[in-house]
Amino acid sequence: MARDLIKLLKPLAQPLETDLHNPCVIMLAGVNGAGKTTSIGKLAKYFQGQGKSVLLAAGDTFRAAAREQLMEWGARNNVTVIAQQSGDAAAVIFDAVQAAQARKIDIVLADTAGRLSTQIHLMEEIKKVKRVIAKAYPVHRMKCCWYWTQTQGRTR
Ligand SMILES: Nc1nc2c(ncn2[C@@H]2O[C@H](COP(=O)(O)OP(=O)(O)OP(=O)(O)O)[C@@H](O)[C@H]2O)c(=O)[nH]1
Ligand SMILES: [Mg+2]
Repeated sequence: MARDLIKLLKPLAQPLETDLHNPCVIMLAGVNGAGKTTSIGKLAKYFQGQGKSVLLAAGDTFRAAAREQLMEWGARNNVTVIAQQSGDAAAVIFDAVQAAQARKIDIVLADTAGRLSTQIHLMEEIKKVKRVIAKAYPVHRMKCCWYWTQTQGRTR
């Protein structure tokens, strides 16, 4: 089965061009508990290993302690985390993109709260984040935003 899946998915694999955009913004979005925040920690380390500078955006303004969880990943990787008291994910991520532009950071990894694709109001929030980022960031440079969902996640 694993071999079949690899055969199926391999032709779809595309390298992520992070050099074309400064910063390259990668937003992780998906169902609750899918591993978004953990992946941000791993990706931060991965990109740092490639000599890239990284900044984290605490866009999960919903779940208790989500910000602190991301802060911990930031501390482990010695990476700045942009966070706010406000509950507006778009505002936090907008701030992070602006900070990254000012500091000439290569990659922004933006965390978001877990959501199901059937939760229309939460899906609208993701659209808003993209719209707001486009203000700080020309639309044609948003190719690097990465919308990530997993289907095997569960709501906790
Ligand atoms: N075994 C294993 N556990 C993982 C992996 N990634 C994440 N986890 C665990 O899965 C749980 C949820 O991970 P998070 O990174 O917090 O998931 P999330 O999508 O950010 O969750 P929410 O923010 O609550 O939606 C944690 O207990 C992680 O340690 C993985 O690759 N392997
Ligand atoms: Mg999370």
